[in-house]
Amino acid sequence: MSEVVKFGRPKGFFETFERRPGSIKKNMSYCPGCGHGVLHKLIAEAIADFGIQDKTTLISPVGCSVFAYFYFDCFGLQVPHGRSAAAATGLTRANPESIVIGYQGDGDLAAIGFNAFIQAANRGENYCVFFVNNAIYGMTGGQMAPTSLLGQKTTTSPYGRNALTEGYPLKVCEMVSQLEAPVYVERVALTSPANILKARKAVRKAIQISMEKKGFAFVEVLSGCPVNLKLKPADMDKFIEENMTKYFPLGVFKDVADEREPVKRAVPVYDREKVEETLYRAMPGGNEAHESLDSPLFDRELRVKIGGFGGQGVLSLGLILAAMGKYRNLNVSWLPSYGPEMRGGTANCAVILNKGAIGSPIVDSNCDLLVVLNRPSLDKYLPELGENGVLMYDSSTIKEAPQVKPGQKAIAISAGDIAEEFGNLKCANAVMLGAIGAMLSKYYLTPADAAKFQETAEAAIAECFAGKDKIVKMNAEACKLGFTKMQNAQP
Ligand SMILES: Cc1ncc(C[n+]2csc(CCOP(=O)(O)OP(=O)(O)O)c2C)c(N)n1
Ligand code: SF4
Ligand SMILES: [Mg+2]
Repeated sequence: MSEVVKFGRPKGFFETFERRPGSIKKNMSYCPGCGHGVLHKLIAEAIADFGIQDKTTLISPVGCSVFAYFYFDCFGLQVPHGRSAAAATGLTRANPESIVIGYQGDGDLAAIGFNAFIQAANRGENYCVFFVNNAIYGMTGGQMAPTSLLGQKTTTSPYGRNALTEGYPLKVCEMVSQLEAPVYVERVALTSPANILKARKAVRKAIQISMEKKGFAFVEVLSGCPVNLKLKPADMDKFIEENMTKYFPLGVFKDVADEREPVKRAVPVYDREKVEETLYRAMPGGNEAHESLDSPLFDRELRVKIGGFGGQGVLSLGLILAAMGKYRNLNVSWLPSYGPEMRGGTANCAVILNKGAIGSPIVDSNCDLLVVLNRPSLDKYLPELGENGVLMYDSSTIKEAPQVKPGQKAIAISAGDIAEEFGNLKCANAVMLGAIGAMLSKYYLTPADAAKFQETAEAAIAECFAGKDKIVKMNAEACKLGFTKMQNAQP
């Protein structure tokens, strides 16, 4: 192992960092005094020196190092918060030849991702983890991390961390080293040059263990976040050495690398038959009882988007359509959009129906059927309607007839008014469902499929509102009403 220290830029980095704001594309975007850049350099240098760039995947976490893949010139994977260990497990199991590096902050690893992490360590997964303990949630502005020190003031512990209310700082090295499987566990600090050299050695050792496929290697790195600890960069090292290392002592906690043989796991085999058997289980009453739709419309993927206000039943309308597809032996997906939309804004869901496999559940273009219950959804989603797509809109809220392109259809149904007359405005979505049925029956369905619409809709409504008999009955009736109204309205 080379111990020659090189200055300058390691080859493990890209020449320029494209995402870096401003004209200087060669600097990282970390704050002055931040430890992330130093650790990045140690890892990049090791990857280049070991000549493993073309088989290494570095997993970027969520945290200040979220864009690590803009720096490292190797394969990169950016995972959701705390999911590093799950992704690393999949990667190394599916491709044992790959060298996988997990890079996680203390929020990412020791809070939201702790279970995934400790289980991966306990299974001895074949990868190494660099754990940046800066005692804070850096990226989000200084909230308390599981590793914040007792008495440490953060935005969420303004009086200082108190063991009685927030518990003790989590000693991750101490915990991991108690497990059987891990091969190597060390804690280092990025403070003095001597400590950085020790960190460099630890980084190299962990990567070496991964190259030799000996199992799980873990390096905790005490690192500075002067911005959120409100310290000058020059005082940061002092804080780490005087405060952090007292609670998080440096050193090797476990090293059995010399005793361990390479770990060999069977590579999982994709067994199509087994997957299909699990995915396409027989439906109640047997699949034959729900024979497939034979209308030509379903010879290709049918992409539906539904939009409206939260509370208008947008999501349940989508769910019912998806369940209807399922009852007619189609593959289906339903993708709701949660978040602020649920509190009065625009809610939407995407439904895909396909006799074949569905690639992605997202509908953001080439939409075949767009159903909108309010004006903002019309404005937002109309550009997603495909060439010969159909727009169905609630004319009780959208007064002005929308302009669609040649080849597209715009069909109005005053679902809200009809539902109100029926006695319950909440049934506007079921009225719309019936109207969709009438529209499909007129233009797209074979007589046999059209005849089955109401029966299938009722089964799907019953599934969606299981156990709520009154609601099931009311929605089934509203659906019938919507069907008749649309049928009568169509020339
Ligand atoms: C599922 C989810 N929950 C919460 C967040 C908000 N979030 C972004 S980064 C972060 C904490 C990161 O802290 P840490 O892992 O310590 O990294 P640092 O920035 O300190 O390097 C949180 C809570 C998120 N992005 N995703
Ligand atoms: S906020 Fe803290 S962890 Fe994030 S880049 Fe700045 S110094 Fe580093
Ligand atoms: Mg942190």
